[in-house]
Amino acid sequence: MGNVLTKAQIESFRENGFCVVQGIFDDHVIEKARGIVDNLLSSPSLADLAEAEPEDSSKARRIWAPTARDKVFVDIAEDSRLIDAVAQLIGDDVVLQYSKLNVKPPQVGSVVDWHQDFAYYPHTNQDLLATLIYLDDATRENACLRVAAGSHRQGLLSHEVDGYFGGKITSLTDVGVDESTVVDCEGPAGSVVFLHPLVAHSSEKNLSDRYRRVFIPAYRAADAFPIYYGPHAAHNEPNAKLLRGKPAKAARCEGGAWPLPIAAAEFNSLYQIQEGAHLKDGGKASTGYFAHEVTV
Ligand SMILES: O=C(O)CCC(=O)C(=O)O
Repeated sequence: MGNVLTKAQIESFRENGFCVVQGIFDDHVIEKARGIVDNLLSSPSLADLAEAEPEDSSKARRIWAPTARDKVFVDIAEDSRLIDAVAQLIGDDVVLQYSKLNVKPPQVGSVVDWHQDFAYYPHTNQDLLATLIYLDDATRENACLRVAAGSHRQGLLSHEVDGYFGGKITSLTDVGVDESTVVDCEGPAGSVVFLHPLVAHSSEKNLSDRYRRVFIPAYRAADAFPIYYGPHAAHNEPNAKLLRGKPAKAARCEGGAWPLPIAAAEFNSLYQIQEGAHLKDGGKASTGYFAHEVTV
């Protein structure tokens, strides 16, 4: 076990709810991952392995289950330097909770509205951590991640729309987050954004002519367990994997009342619920049954 993050980076994570770190991955690993994504995006069976952009169905916005598509994503998600860094932030017993790959294609790449990951995945404690690994250089121009620095200290904010879980914070100011705290997480390909589960984040539409692809493995402390075993937990939990340390013999619980992500109808992805697309086509009531991938 090594120290990958500096004291300043750890302090910045505690203070701001995120930090952007370079130099964890060799360029050739990121190049290899990008090549695999290029191949997947040109696959004739793209429709079976990805969620399409509503504006142009020939373009994908989300590749489902990247670790099942190619071992390079397993190697990245389980990379010892990355897990060293994760352990510095959430402790030595580390579980891989799930992973996903957002594509953000040129011109059409969908907006991700403001949200906190914990609203989708409430757990017994807050030692959860998403890592966003840029596969392309990411700048404001091609819609890098944006974070409301320090918002994790404001607790869980409302994600309700019309009385149900809507997967988004409709307005930062309405929930008391100062818009002047918003920071662009820019970085060259290979940069890793470490994200606290309660920090509000978003990204804009990609209007540039460059992709902004990001692989997102998400981790948690082994003693953090989902407190709502809804469809998304039911989908992810069987594949949750202890990567380091010991399995928990007890759930560590932090007090509080946590709203549960109960939506008005089934939804497959964060994009769909944020757009309200889950309410169209008859808006099938939430039954716990899902026909497709459900990693939000
Ligand atoms: O792809 C992005 O810009 C943000 C991703 C995100 O927040 C998510 O998928 O939960």
